[in-house]
Amino acid sequence: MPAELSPIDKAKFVAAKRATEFVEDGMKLGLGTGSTSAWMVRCLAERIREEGLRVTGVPTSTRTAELAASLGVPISTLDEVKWLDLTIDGADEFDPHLALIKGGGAALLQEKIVATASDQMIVIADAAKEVTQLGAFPLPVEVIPFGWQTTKALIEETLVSLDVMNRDCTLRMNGDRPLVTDEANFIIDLHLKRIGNPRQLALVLNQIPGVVENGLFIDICDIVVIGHGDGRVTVR
Ligand code: ABF
Repeated sequence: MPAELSPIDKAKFVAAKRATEFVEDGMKLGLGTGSTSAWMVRCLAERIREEGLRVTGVPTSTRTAELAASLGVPISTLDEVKWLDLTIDGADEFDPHLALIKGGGAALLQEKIVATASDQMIVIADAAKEVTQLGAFPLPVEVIPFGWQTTKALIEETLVSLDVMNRDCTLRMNGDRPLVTDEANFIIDLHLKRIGNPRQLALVLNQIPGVVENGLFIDICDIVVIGHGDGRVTVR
C-alpha cells in the first residue's frame, strides 16, 4: 500500500486491490472510471508486471484508456472484444439491493454499456458510498445536445407527474455550460434527494425523447467491495 494515504484514499485503494484479486489470467475486463477505478488500474498493472498476468482491458472513458496505456495494461475496444468476463468500476452510491447511482464522472453511458456486456460486475467503493436509499447524490442523465433544454423540461414534467420531484428538488446543468461527455452529449444532474423507486425511474427516464441514458444501474452490480479508512475490506 502506498505510504501516506488519507483515510478516504486508503479505503479506495484497499477496495481496488481486493477487487483485482478476482481477476484471472486471460480475462477480458471492463475498466471503470473515477479515482477508485484508477487505483484498480494501478493494482492491475502491478499484477501484470509482477505475475505476468495476461488480460485485455476495455476502458469506460478516455481518461481510463490513457491511464491504462501509460501503465502498460493492454487495452482494446468493446467492438473488438465483443463480450467481457468481468467489469470493475466505481460508484457514487450503492443501496442494500446493489442498485447504484453512477456517472459523477460523466462516463455513465460507456460504463453502463461495458458493465452490461460483462458476465459479472464488481463495484469498488469507499464505505461512504453506502446508502439505505439512493438519491442524495445527484442523478446524472445524459441527453443529446439537440433541443436539450426542451428535454430538460420534459424530464422535469415527468418527475413531477411521478411525484419524484417535490419543491426542494432541482434539475441543474453544471453551471451554465453543460458538461460534455466522451460521446459529445450533455449531462443534466437531477438533485432529487431520495429516489423511492429507482427501477421505475430508470425506465421512465429513458423513454423521454432526447435522453440517451441515466446513471441508475439496476440489476447490473453482482458484488460490491467496500473499503474502509482503517484499511479493512468488506465483500458483499
Ligand atoms: C465512476 O466513478 C462514476 O460512475 C462514478 O460516479 C465515479 C465514482 O468516482 P470515485 O471512485 O472517484 O468516487 O465509475
